[in-house]
Amino acid sequence: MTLYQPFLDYAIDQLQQSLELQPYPIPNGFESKEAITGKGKRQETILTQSYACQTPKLRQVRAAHVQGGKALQVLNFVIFPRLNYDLPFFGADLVTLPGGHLIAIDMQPLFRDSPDYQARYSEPVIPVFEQFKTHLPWGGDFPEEATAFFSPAFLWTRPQETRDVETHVFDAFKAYLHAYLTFVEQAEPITDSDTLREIEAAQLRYIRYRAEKDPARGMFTRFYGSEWTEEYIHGFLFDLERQLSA
Ligand code: DBV
Repeated sequence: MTLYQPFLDYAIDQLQQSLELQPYPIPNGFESKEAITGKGKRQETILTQSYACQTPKLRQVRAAHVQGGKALQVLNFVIFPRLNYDLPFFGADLVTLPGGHLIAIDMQPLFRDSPDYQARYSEPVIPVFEQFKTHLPWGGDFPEEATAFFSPAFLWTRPQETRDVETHVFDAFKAYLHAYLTFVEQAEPITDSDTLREIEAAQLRYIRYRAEKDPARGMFTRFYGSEWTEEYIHGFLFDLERQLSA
């Protein structure tokens, strides 16, 4: 069992219990991908597995799980709501590299600067954030331009100990996901055409940013080459533009 497998298992189990899951197609060749790196004793197999499903309110629930030994574990788990809901994105970037752990968990807002939106989708999560931030202190250095996409309840931390990932980070992941599923349950479809246009624009802004700045691009390109990587990013991880033009 690798570090983030319990996170993924937990998330799928929770989703199954509270929502009607339907499959979401993963393009051929991207369900599972392997590469071998290093030589001799340092040889390591890097396995990237994808998971995806959808529900009546959620356009795509997807995970990319990279397993490459003790010093390389990544779970990137994102929920993209359908465009007729004003739900935030659920985003978790759980990263273990030779340099240490890097954790980002948030409900990323569509409309960060709207007080009404903050009151509905960020303020209820602040107590959850407060509960964990003593164990999981602010992670420091952070790309300035990314701040536009995060909520005031953004959990960003670099735990020193793997034990802290298995305990506090896992608990935080569960609590954020639970809060998110409550939002999903309560969400009502939007019918106002101006709001629908704003939602689509906000979703596109977010997904274009994530695709363009994907911090995993370098890693994936090294392991699997640039053709596979660009197709994985635009055709699966951040696929909204493709879906809209299909
Ligand atoms: N990040 C992804 C996807 C990944 C992934 C799809 C499938 O969006 C992994 C894999 N994130 C990943 C890896 C690293 C990071 C780092 C491998 C390490 C990169 C490296 O050091 O080589 C939050 N993730 C990061 C960083 C941030 C985030 C801020 C540090 C990178 C840096 O300092 O530039 N998550 C990231 C982010 C958003 C988010 C920017 C949203 C806007 O949700």
